[in-house]
Amino acid sequence: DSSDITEILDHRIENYKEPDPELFGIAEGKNIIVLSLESLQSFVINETLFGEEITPFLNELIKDSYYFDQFYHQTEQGKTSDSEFIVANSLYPRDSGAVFFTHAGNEYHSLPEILNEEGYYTSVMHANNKSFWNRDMMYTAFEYDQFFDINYYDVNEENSIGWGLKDLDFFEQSIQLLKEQPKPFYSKFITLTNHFPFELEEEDHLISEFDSNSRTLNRYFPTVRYMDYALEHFFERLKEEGIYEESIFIIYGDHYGISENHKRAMSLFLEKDEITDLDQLQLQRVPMLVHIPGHKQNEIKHNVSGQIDIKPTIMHLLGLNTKNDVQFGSDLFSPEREEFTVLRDGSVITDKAVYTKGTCYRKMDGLEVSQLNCQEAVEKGATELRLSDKVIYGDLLRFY
Ligand code: GP9
Ligand code: MN
Repeated sequence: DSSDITEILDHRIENYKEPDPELFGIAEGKNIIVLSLESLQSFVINETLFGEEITPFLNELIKDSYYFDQFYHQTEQGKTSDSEFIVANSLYPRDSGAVFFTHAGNEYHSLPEILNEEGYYTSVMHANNKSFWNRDMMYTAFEYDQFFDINYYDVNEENSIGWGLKDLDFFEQSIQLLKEQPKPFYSKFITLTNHFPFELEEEDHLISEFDSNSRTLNRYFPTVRYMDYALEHFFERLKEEGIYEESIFIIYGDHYGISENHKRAMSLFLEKDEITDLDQLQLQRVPMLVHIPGHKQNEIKHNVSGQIDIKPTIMHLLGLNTKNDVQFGSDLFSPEREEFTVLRDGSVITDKAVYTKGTCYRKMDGLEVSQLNCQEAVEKGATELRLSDKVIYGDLLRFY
């Protein structure tokens, strides 16, 4: 009932973190361009395959961005839709199934809705059917102004592969849609080409496949490389159109692309004897960049963090107070941040310890240590997930 919201609000106040005064409001009035990069994991960043960079454009961009290298995805079976849910609400997704299907009728206080109240035009661009993942329903609940779905794109045999419109064509066609939007806008782009099973025509291969026993992992590299190339093109076009300078960019990987069924092949790529549970957990890191044109920024940040932290970060960059918003994350730039992240399966990561699959590891050297070293973080993680679930299952934002 409505008294349950009190417990949630108390928790929120307790965990609220003050923003960094230097960055608070830095993006005020700017467009916000969010790039949700399909299946992109951190292990390819600043790495090479047979001597070739896998993500040359992102590697360059990172040098002129805030890059978070200890940032985790927190998705479960809802995959891309889970990441969208987390980013929009700073709530955790469900432990099974997809909240986009089960709770699209809830009341939310989503990021697009908040930005809308601040005079922003809000949209999503994604060349898939609008009902996929029940997006049309959930986006209505999130109060997006517009969903540019497949019907807004010219999709044909020539410009498609695998799941649909190729990223390069997707970005190129999106430019026109973007230009026609009122400003300032908040627009999220969801890429598609780097999706399992990572299909790509030979002529679009800009890097070789890997040569392990996993076709999936082998093919992942050319599609990642292609996505990186499409992104480079998108940035060039934004610069040509004069949109780049008046925007800020939030760029992240939505979830893992390589499942744990490919551990042997992964160990070959990472040059490790085996992929342990701890390695597997560390593979859940996805890239996260904040890029602010014209701002001096070349910092790799090692904060233990996750997708849950994106909403408060964006709000603070825009100079919006987050104290009274029900959020489970905290601003990535806050000097008061705690080194803590919980994944949806209950795994937790701090600066000192990692807990996953029932084992506690010391962060420093990966040594298995007594559960006592993880207990506090594990309990905190369980509380976060329990309270977030309570908000969703009880539709508690109705009362706030
Ligand atoms: C589908 C795209 C991919 O529209 O977002 O979904 P995924 O399978 O990654 O959740
Ligand atoms: Mn996805």
